[in-house]
Amino acid sequence: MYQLFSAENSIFSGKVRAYLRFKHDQGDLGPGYEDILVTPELIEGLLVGRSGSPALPQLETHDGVWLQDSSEIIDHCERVHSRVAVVPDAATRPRQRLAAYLIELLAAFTDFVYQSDAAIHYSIASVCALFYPAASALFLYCLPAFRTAAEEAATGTWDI
Ligand SMILES: N[C@@H](CCC(=O)N[C@@H](CS)C(=O)NCC(=O)O)C(=O)O
Repeated sequence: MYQLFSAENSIFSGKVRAYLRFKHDQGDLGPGYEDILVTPELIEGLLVGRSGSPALPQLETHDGVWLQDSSEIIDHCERVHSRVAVVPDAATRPRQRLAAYLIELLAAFTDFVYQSDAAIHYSIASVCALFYPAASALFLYCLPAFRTAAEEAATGTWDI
């Protein structure tokens, strides 16, 4: 069974929790998963020793692989459980795959703004001043890929 080490108020934990729940509901997560809410003792006594980092989420696989980073965790599970894929296939859907990763990147930027430590250490104004121009530029840069993916989805012409 996969063991997810998470916190309720951790947005990146929420990302992985939603992913694991979806894969499990689809019957494509092999041995299933257990969601373990961490304590400071668990972080210091176990997680830091295994991954070298206190950051959440962290995942231990049933065969002993230890992962920290929400994208690493999802990519690993997608490699092992590929029947119901959440990331489009590289060989047949390369542009949709790129769009999916760009949307994930944009979501990570958005998450950053809402991180409480960002709000505490930087004023909201300075975070917004940095975030919105960067996010807008990235969005505009990615727009053609999003548009192509949307058009192909609408017309059913998935061939690349
Ligand atoms: N890139 C990482 C970011 C993880 C992250 O920033 N987690 C936050 C909670 S949402 C955290 O643990 N911050 C405290 C720390 O890094 O010590 C991921 O996607 O997993």
